[in-house]
Amino acid sequence: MSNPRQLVRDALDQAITVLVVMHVHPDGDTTGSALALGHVLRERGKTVTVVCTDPVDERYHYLTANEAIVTWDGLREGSFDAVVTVDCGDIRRTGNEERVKTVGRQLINIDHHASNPGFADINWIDHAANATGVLIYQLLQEWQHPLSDFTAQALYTSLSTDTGSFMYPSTTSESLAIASILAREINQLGRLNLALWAHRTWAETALAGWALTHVQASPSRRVVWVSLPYQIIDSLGTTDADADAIIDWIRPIKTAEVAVVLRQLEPDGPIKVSWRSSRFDVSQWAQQFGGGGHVYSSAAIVHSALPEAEDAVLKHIAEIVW
Ligand SMILES: [Mn+2]
Repeated sequence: MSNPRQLVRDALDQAITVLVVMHVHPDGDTTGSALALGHVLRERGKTVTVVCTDPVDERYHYLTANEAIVTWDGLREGSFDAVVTVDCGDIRRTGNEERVKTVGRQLINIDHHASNPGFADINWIDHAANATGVLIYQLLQEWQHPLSDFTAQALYTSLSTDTGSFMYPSTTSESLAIASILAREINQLGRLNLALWAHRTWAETALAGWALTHVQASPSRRVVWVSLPYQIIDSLGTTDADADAIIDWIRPIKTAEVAVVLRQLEPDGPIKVSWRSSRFDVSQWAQQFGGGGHVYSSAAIVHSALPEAEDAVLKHIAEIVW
């Protein structure tokens, strides 16, 4: 009986044309995983296309500068032997649920989200992995495929971003060991770390200033949260990536066992709720609001006004910790 990693290896060995699918609002993990996998498959003689619904943040320009990432327009039905989703916790995260099922002959799902339901023909889901990039690294080992500078940078990007620069409580010794192996192949590790972690925009800084003066806490300060109205986000000119970073400004508060950011995505529009915790399984909490994610890091989209969303989310938390 083959394990999922071997099934993925065999399926990709047999494919000639491969589509690699990133998730919407791409982060460092989906970007690094997709571009590393795409690069390696090309080195192995495959014809590879990488697709993403949304543009990749310019902070990852060192990966995207020479790699084409296409949008779904123009991808025809049945044109790929294999379609591989990377870091997509559910099929909606691909941004094109219909097309992802029909664009190829076989669907492969490589992911590390605890809430992934296994939506593909072959599902390789390992929630013990700190990043999907860890699984791509294991796939390279399965093939005994050599690491290039580019592949190492892409996988290091996955690992570094999904572990908060190897600082999140879920960070494992395996991640650090893999990072060390990747670092050996990277010519300019210092520059890569700067690109990853000294990229704070002026807009994020301004939004963080607003957030830090509006952060609230439960009486014990074990729960901290901030709600970001669309009007504030818009007036400061922040991007999605800027706003997503706000949780990392309140999560490290010493007393905080739970940190929550509620962000209004559009004027009078839905609310993105992000949970982080150092001790509670917040993927379960997010699932109660129709979302999902990891044990210590999850999110959901809530369709209500900001004060109502805040009420519902805090009420739910207060039953457990306050
Ligand atoms: Mn990830």
